[in-house]
Amino acid sequence: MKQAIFKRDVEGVPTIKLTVFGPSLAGKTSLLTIYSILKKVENPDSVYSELKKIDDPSGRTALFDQSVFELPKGQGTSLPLMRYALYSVAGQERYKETRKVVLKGTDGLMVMLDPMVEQWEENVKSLNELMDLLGDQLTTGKLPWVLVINKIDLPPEERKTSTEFMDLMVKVGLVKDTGEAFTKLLEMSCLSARNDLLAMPKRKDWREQLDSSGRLRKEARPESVIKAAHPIEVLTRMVIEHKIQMIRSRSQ
Ligand SMILES: Nc1nc2c(ncn2[C@@H]2O[C@H](COP(=O)(O)OP(=O)(O)OP(=O)(O)O)[C@@H](O)[C@H]2O)c(=O)[nH]1
Ligand SMILES: [Mg+2]
Repeated sequence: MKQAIFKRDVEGVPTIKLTVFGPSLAGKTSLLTIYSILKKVENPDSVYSELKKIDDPSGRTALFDQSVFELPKGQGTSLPLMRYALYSVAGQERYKETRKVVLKGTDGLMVMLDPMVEQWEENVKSLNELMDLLGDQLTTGKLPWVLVINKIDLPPEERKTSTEFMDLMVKVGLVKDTGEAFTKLLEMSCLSARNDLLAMPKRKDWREQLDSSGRLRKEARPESVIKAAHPIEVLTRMVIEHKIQMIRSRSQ
């Protein structure tokens, strides 16, 4: 029997799985946290399952973080309702085995790297591990992915440049050349997004940012928040388009 292209959850709703992969301290949990807050203030109905964090006493992820959201009906698909489950892996080296489990069945991958100069080797190790685990699927287009550099709020002298990251992507074999690397690379700052989002209710024009139901209007997103949500939104679209393409090619 052919495997279903869209997996369904226990309620029979088509659900895609997106996983954030990357070294410890890159900001994976921070991204899921900020995105969950954003969804809650913009549209609480779209939060199907609240963020669950399984972390160790230091606050670092010990197994994974997970949250499930709903896509408005008809968005990007003719399916009546869809869900997307967002996971982040535990980045510390000692959790390598758990990462393999968390990555199982993922439909889209966000690689999140840390531009802090002292974290460079951690990025290299993480990308090499990823190539061992999923290199074939990533380089052949079977698994949609994007690469995100977080913490662009840091001063330039404290962080590696996007050019250095593009060269690294080529070096580990994730992409053929820097041209391809450029199309995959996104930059943002979870910290700026968090600060800007939390500052919003203190603004004089706060009331104007809300719709008649008291929800934050999507157009009111600060620039930093647009940038932080962008990789998740892009990846969701990429995965849905990829699956629709698979359905089309099967029916031909
Ligand atoms: N300057 C700066 N710091 C950030 C940013 N995002 C996250 N951090 C900080 O980086 C640290 C690690 O963030 P986490 O989100 O816990 O990192 P993680 O990738 O989930 O780490 P693991 O769970 O160990 O894999 C925290 O101290 C965050 O406050 C950012 O955009 N800028
Ligand atoms: Mg974490």
